[in-house]
Amino acid sequence: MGNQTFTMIKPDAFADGHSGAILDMIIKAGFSIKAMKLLRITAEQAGQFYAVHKERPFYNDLCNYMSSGPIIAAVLEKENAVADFRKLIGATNPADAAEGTVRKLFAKSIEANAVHGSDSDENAHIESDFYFSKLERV
Ligand code: IDP
Ligand code: MG
Repeated sequence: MGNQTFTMIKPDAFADGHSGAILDMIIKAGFSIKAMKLLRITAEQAGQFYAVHKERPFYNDLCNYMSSGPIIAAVLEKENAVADFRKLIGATNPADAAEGTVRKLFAKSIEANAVHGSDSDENAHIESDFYFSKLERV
C-alpha cells in the first residue's frame, strides 16, 4: 500500500476559482501536501505526461485543454493514498461521479473534469518526478 499520490487541479477548475475549495477537501480528507506549484504547461509537455493515452481519440484535445491555462500540481501523502484519492475525486465522467466527490461538485465534462489523480503507486512516482525535483518536496 503506497502512501503518496500525484494530483493536478486542471485549467477549468483553476480558472473558475475552485482551487481553494478543492485543496480544502483534499486536506480535510486527511492528505498532507508534500509538494505544490502553480504552473502552465505546453501541449507538448501535456503530451509527454499523458503519453499512455496517445492512441486514444481524445488525446490531442486533452493535450490542448491541459495547456489552455494555469494548473496546480501537487504531491499528496496519506496511507493508501492512490485509492483513497481516486475515491475522493470520483469517476472520470462527472455524470458517473458519486455525490460529494470533487468531480461531481466541480467537473464540467468528461474532459474538463477538474482534477487529476494517479492510478497506481508506480504512476504516482513517475508523475511526481515529472513535475518536481527532490528539492521541491518537504
Ligand atoms: P482519469 O483522469 O480518471 O484517470 P483517464 O482515463 O486516465 O481518466 O483519462 C485521462 C484524462 O483524459 C481524463 O481525466 C479526462 O480529462 C480525459 N478523458 C478521458 N476520457 C475521455 C473521453 O472519453 N473524452 C474526452 N476526454 C477524456
Ligand atoms: Mg488516469
